[in-house]
Amino acid sequence: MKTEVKSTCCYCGVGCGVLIETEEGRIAGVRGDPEHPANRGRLCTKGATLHLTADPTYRLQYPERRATRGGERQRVSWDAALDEAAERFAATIRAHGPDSVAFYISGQLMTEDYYVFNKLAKGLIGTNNVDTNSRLCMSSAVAGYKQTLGADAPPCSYADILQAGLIFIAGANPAVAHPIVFRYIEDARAANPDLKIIVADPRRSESAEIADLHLPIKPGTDIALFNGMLNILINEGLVDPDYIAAHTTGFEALADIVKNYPPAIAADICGIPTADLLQAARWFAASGASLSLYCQGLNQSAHGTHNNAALIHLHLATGQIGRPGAGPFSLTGQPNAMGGREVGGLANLLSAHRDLGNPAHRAEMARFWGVPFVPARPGKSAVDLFKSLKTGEIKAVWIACTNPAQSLPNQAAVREALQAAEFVVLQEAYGNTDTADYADLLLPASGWGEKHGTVTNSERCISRVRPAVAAPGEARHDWEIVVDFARRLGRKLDHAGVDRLFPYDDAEAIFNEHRETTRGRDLDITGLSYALLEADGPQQWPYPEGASAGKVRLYEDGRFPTADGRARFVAVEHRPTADVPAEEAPISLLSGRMRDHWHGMSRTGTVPRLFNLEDEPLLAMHPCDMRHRNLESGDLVRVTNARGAMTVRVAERPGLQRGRAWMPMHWGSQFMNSPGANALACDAVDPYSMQPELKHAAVQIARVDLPYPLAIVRRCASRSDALVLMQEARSKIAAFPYATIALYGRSSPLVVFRAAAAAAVDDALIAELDRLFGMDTDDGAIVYVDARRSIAKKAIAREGRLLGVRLAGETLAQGWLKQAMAEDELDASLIRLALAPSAKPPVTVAPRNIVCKCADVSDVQIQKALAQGADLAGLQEKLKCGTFCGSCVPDVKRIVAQYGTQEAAAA
Ligand SMILES: Nc1nc2c(c(=O)[nH]1)N[C@H]1C(S)=C(S)[C@@H](COP(=O)(O)OP(=O)(O)OC[C@H]3O[C@@H](n4cnc5c(=O)[nH]c(N)nc54)[C@H](O)[C@@H]3O)O[C@H]1N2
Ligand SMILES: Nc1nc2c(c(=O)[nH]1)N[C@H]1C(S)=C(S)[C@@H](COP(=O)(O)OP(=O)(O)OC[C@H]3O[C@@H](n4cnc5c(=O)[nH]c(N)nc54)[C@H](O)[C@@H]3O)O[C@H]1N2
Ligand code: SF4
Ligand SMILES: [Mo]
Repeated sequence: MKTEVKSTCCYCGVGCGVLIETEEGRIAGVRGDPEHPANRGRLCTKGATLHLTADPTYRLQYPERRATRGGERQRVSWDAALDEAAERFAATIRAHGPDSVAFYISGQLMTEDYYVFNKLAKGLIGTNNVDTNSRLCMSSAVAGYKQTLGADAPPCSYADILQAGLIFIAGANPAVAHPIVFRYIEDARAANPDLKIIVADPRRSESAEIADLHLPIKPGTDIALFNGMLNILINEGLVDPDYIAAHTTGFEALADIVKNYPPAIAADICGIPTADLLQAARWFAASGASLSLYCQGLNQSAHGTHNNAALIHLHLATGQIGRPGAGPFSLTGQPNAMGGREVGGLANLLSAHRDLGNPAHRAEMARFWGVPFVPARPGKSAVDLFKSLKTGEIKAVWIACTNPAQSLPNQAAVREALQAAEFVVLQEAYGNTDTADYADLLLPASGWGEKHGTVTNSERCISRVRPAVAAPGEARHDWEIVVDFARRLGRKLDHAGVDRLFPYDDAEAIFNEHRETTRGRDLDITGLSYALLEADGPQQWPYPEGASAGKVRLYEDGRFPTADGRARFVAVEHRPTADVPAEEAPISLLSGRMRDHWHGMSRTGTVPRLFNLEDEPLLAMHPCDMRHRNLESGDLVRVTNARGAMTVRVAERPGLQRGRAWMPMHWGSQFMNSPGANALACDAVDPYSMQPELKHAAVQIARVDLPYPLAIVRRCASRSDALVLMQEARSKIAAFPYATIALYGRSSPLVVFRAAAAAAVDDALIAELDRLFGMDTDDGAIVYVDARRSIAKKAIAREGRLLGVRLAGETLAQGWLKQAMAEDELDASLIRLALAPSAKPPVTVAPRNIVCKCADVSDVQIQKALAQGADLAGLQEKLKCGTFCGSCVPDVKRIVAQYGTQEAAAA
């Protein structure tokens, strides 16, 4: 029997609602929830493929422990696992004090999970060492809002996008990172021909493609850009003196500073034409309603807080805040980055937007929890926390729902720290992340489609998350694991009241307690309950008791949550990036997201289709920088700096300026033989937010000579088979100085292994690889060997289908072969061409365009379906094209219309 459960997408901070379809207790499908206010039925590629991630192959299903670091993992019972964890934590705390342990958690946990982790650390153990991956993500946005507006609250809503006259996208790429928000931007563009869109990004990003003005500023020069704009606004009389006088403080001091940023100077710092800077400032002032959307391009910087503040200043100076279509709207990255902030999830925060540094706030929370005190000493923030593991100041760490052995900068140092730690607990949904290699104890957590709780999205909207199926094996909910551990730890520490401190039987009880902490605070949600969210759907905060709706927009009355009710201008100055490119490291390496992958790919990396955009990590470079290094697209390079190195393939990208390179953050040691971008990224932090400068690293890039390439493409009978094969093939990544592994394809999944070596790959290793990929057979084999040129190729075909190809020494045909195998359309007579040294496909392999990216449907498939008599509705029913985000519907209609015309002409 089919049923549908309302829940949310577990990826980005847009926070889309989904309907999870189950069949006989298994997740069978997913579609956008037409009633969810964030997406109204739309989903992007990642959301639309969520059901495909519901595969147990890589899931961590049972508690496991390692007797020694690096040793084999052995299954243990929950009791044994949690008793050991409690004993080790208790012993460490007894011997070295509460600050010798730490928790490193995640903006992907539910609010309820997050709340109990905080209560465990700050309330039970008495340490503020609880920090999260939000430190890498939103902490500069938090600090920026607090310094200027007085509270950590994005004042806007998605509805503002449609009401804006100018959309200023600064350091964000919503086309890939917040796709449903981008659909709203496209809707706004279609509805309002006067709308202006400005994108400030060192790269010509996917989002910049629809901009009226792209400002390709030098990395890290946003403050100069915003101060330069403010200089123009002041000099041209475009500020709003009444608003400034009535609702702000600090304007004069800032105005004095921005005198030093006249247009020509500011434009020069940013490396953009002065005319473009003038244009940006004038549009900002004249639009009627200016809305800024920003994210990691501003946050991930050693001056990220001031990047945020400098942008918010533009809104305060022009009164562009607190009214429809206007305001500084920080896009949150993770699905529950907001919820984490609400429960005080960072090492410097306390529940309900309280500050740890504030004695009154600490006393309030101690009273509320019924504990003697909340410790005053600030906790360690992420980068520092890991440094302290290395020095031994922190000895035991509990990591949940995050993968620091990939996502933290300066991986060599992070991995050393994990290695040095005395005790590492990892609470994970998947068993195969880079961090899992360092865990002494692995605790299986329930994942998407299995969890319950609440999350808050970018527009302060709280949604219920509901389970559709049970978690696999013995996996438990995150909050359950924490509560069970807390009770055991409390007993070991002779804490008499621990059962009273952690009395919860379900997530709702935790929500209700958290709700009470918000009473009277800026994010007051005392009017909300699970029942209300159930009956009325998602709601925005604040939603105090007695209210009948949440607040769409904050600060409409011009009053801000500061002591004097006024917003503050902050004295901000341009500063260079932490890592300035210089002779020995002349290129600025930028990193960020691709549309179809999520961070370390523990989930998206199990779906073949999500590799169809790129199945290998590519370093994008400017053509001049490439020529200068004698490089062509497809060559391998060694990227180095003082922190680390990686070997990666380059690709020419016109959207980059000289001196800049770009690399997706998604590839780590599970998919290539280096930790990826964070081998090189910089761990310098912002002084206020402690957020590291993940976005910019100065690097040297040089050609690397690995003249012996290898490529294996293997078709698998099912996705599970492909996942198993991929896992086994991972063991061979380390055998090569360059190696990557990926899935690929549509109906029949492929595993793609690519490598390159300095010397010819020896026969023994080739034989081992053949065995691993099931190609050590003569049945249906075609072999080509040219020993003199170290070329050894083999293809296996059965019943006219190509099952696998191994190309060593020369791999020119790999690209089209992979494509043809994925489409399953290599004509039997052409199989022998599989071993031909040709980068060009035989003519029968038709080129195709993917029309619907969400459902991965090509023009050829659409034409085939039309030929079989389908109409638009039929296409949508059969192929699902155009039914997720909707952006391709015009293209699908065009193909249908063209087909109709052709038919008519033929008749
Ligand atoms: N597909 C996908 N979507 C995601 C995620 C994912 O993993 N995959 N992750 C989610 C998370 S947690 C987050 S935090 C968000 C991140 O969302 P975004 O911040 O929008 O995405 P990024 O690609 O990290 O970076 C955005 C842009 O910042 C630019 N940039 C780099 N340096 C600078 C600079 O100095 N100034 C300016 N103005 N721009 C600069 C980059 O070129 C890049 O285009 O995405 C969320 N959405
Ligand atoms: N170079 C560079 N580095 C970056 C960035 C960048 O732009 N450039 N961006 C940074 C940003 S903004 C972020 S947010 C971080 C993200 O970095 P991470 O947090 O390390 O990224 P994820 O891969 O999302 O890790 C989440 C982990 O939780 C697991 N998981 C999923 N669901 C559950 C669950 O319900 N319970 C539990 N216990 N586990 C679960 C997943 O399998 C996954 O391994 O990366 C940061 N690092
Ligand atoms: S935009 Fe895409 S990834 Fe983000 S919540 Fe919506 S469906 Fe999920
Ligand atoms: Mo993030």
